[in-house]
Amino acid sequence: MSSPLIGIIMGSDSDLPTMQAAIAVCEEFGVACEVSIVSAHRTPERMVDYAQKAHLRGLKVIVAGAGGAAHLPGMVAALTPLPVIGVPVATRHLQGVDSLYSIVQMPGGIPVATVAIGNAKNAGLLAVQILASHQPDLLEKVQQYRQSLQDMVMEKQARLDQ
Ligand code: RP5
Repeated sequence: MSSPLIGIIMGSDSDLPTMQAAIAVCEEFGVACEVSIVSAHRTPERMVDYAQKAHLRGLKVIVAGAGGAAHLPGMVAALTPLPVIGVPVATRHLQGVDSLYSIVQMPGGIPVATVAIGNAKNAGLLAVQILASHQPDLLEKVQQYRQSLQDMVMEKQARLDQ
């Protein structure tokens, strides 16, 4: 496998079931990714090191998932020049609204592209599309994927029409 272009990080291994969808997208599009547990609160120095070195190691996009007091995506975005896509992970008590608010309300200057609660699939797709903007082969795969979505809808319509 070639060196990873997408870094998928999460605050805890308990986020992995949610983040698995982003990993699956990378695999589906044949984009090399690396997966790491990096906690803003439990391993703050590891987080700083990861974020500061990510672009030097060849990563192009970071997908960061966290739940609750979800500071990981925003803190990583503050420390890297790479685009960061945040995934609010659903929580037991507040169902992920806490995660969403923690990730989406970034101050001007330090953006985190935030997807819907639990929607790591879209985070993976967005990361792939960022790479595809300057990789024609990957762009073609994205277009094929979009066509497959249209085909799926039209098949459902055809079944309804029978
Ligand atoms: C956050 O706290 C993690 O992103 C996770 O969503 C949440 C709970 O972590 P665990 O207590 O399950 O390890 O930092």
